[in-house]
Amino acid sequence: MRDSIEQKLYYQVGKIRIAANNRDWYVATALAVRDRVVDGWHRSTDSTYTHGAKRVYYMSLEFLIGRLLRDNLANLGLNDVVKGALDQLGVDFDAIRQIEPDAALGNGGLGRLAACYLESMSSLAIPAIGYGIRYERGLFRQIVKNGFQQEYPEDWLELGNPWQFERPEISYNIGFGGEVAMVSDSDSETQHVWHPAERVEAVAYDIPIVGWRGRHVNALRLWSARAVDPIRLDAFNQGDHVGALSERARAESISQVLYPSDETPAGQELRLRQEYFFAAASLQDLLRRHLKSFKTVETLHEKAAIQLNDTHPSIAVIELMRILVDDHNVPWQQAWDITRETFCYTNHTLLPEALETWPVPLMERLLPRHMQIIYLLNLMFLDEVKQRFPGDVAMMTSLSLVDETHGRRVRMGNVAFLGSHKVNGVSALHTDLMRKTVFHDFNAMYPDRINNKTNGITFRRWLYQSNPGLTQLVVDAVGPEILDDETLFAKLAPFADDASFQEKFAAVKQDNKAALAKLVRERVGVRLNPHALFDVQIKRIHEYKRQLLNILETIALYNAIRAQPMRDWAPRVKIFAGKAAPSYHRAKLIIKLAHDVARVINSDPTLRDALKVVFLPNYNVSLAEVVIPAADLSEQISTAGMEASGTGNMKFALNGALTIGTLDGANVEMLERVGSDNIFIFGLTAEEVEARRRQTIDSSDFIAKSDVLQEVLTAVENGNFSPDDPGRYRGLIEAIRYHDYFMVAADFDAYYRRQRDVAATWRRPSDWRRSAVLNTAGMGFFSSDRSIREYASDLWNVPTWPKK
Ligand code: 26W
Repeated sequence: MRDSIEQKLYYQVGKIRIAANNRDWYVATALAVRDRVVDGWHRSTDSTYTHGAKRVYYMSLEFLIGRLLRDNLANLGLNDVVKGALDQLGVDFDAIRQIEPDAALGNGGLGRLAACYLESMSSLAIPAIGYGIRYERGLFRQIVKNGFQQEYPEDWLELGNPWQFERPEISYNIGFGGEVAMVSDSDSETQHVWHPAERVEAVAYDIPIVGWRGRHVNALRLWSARAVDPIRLDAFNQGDHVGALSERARAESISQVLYPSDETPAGQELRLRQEYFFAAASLQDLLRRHLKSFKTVETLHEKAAIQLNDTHPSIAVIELMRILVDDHNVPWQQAWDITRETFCYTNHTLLPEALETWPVPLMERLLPRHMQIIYLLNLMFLDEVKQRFPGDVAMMTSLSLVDETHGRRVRMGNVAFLGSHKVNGVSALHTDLMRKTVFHDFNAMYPDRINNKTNGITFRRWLYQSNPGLTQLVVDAVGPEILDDETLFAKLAPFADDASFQEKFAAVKQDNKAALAKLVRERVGVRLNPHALFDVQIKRIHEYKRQLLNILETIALYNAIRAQPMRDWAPRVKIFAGKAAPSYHRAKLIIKLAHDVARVINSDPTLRDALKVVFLPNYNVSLAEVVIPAADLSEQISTAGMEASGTGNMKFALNGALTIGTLDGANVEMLERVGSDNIFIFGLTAEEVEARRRQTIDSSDFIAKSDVLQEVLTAVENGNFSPDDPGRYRGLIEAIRYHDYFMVAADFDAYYRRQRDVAATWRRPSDWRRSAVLNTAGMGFFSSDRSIREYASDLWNVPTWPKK
């Protein structure tokens, strides 16, 4: 390994040792490791071809991968080898590990789920390819200036990307716009031929994804947009240097940036161009592969399963119909059967504002043939509906692929549902709500189509790599088999009452907290008491996730401490991190409030160590890997019914944090697995939220009954935390009083009380530690290996490791 790294440095990076800096060592190390990955990759591909195996295609506009060096090393079992080699070369492994930029090609939960699933598909030896876009710029860099979020472009490719393989020879032509011609062939059947007005090239870049123990390697194939003619020489030679390049700029803008808006569709033409570009390239690619092995498109559904990660790639359903019918002359009904049997769709949110729709005129202009196919599908489908539910106009209106009520728009959720043989939600509660709400009528029409696949996380990254101390402890306790079989986590439960195990468990947590305290000091200059309760909420900033509820409770606690400064308070640190969508003003205001409150609290000498508040800027996967192992308390406090699943909740609990949370998303299933004594549940249920919203969302009555909340709201409203701009939060507080859609006031008292239970339990270290151990012990179910096994057997019909 040492020789390989040196060779890579010398020949590939083009440097000698004396001239090499950490970046050079990082690239040399990554290239040496990549060679080992490649060996396994070729073996996997070869075996898939030889066996004519069925493949899974995971289509996602987002893959939130983070760093790959440690992941690859751990899965190949090369950690110690590489550390030893670098030691001999006088290079600090941890320093070069940190050079690697995060691949942040995603916004949040949905993108991170795709990354965990890719890793699990490799670990379970499923032949799979992840398809996505190679954004030049991933999620923006967040800088907080004076409490205000500012967005800066991110540049993850600045140093090159040693993990990727550029495949200039794998490129496809993608069309946009133009016209559809009708031609009659010899059998006087009408053929449709689309003549696009504009063409763009999609070029492949592969990143190999190694599974656990290196047993299988799959590719993440990302598409980059190139102009067909990169420069118009005639224009250039006539002196129009900018105009000569304009076509190139237009074409390449498709893969320039990730849309930074989570939960609210951008609704812009460029976004639709991105979606079609990537769906069309991926389909051409997988059809080429299929035809090479199996010669006919008619067996596609037997040899390929395509999973749609939300509706973002769902134009692929229509594109496949177009290819089958127009290019391969497959009869309409057979084409539709193949299409439906090939696709599955995962829904990740019920928020009405996040359901994608495209204006019909835009579709007609950009994808004219696709719009025709949508109309035809809709016609035939509504005919079926009419027969099943005669006279039910409401049913027709809600099932139609085209929404006629808000200007004419194509509903991508309906397209995805209709074009898939299975549709899944991401937690039991979410799936249940899908059946009752957004897809109620679809469920009546196709009762067996909706199913649940509760989310999971890869334990390799989120425990073994990010928390080596705890990993060693669980291996010592139940044996190394636990690393290969997540069901063995249950065997930790008996250790929960073992005093010496509790001690060791707590010692690991303490070390992780010291590491986080160091990071906090370096990044934001706040000195933390490492023995305080670390109370953490890290995730995208959104009203439904209710960071505001947490901040208000922080203020209430602050008031209580100031009222009785001499009482023996359990010291607490509130840690926040997360990005707000650039145009989401209220979310940005919540970030500002967190900072205003932190400033006041952290500088109040009467508090001493009892309370500190920090907001860590630029939350990303790598930061999560440090924060999560150090958390004592995990905040999962969304308005019930609104968080589809959550996956951070699972990561925290796996690392021995206790959860304070609502009965929302996967919290419900976590409660079932850890038991109600080991999780702090509070607040309205999804049903109660629904009922209350039907009544009123005016919370003035509620507030009048709560002295604590009253005092907090008045303080914020009057500018106690914003003397420079006393009116800053008036609108925010007014919404809570009179338009409390997210139930912040309605849930406040319950939350405040539950937080006092948390403090009381914290005061009994043995009880706390017992619960912490039981949380780790109860998380086996939430391994993404379990999720992927369910997808494989129920939806994709492919075998998983160990294969019999
Ligand atoms: C089109 C704009 C857009 C972009 C992203 C709309 C919606 C999204 C996603 C659906 C947002 C998202 O990340 N959803 C999260 O998915 C996770 C994985 O299933 C769940 O754990 C989270 O609860 C859900 O919010």
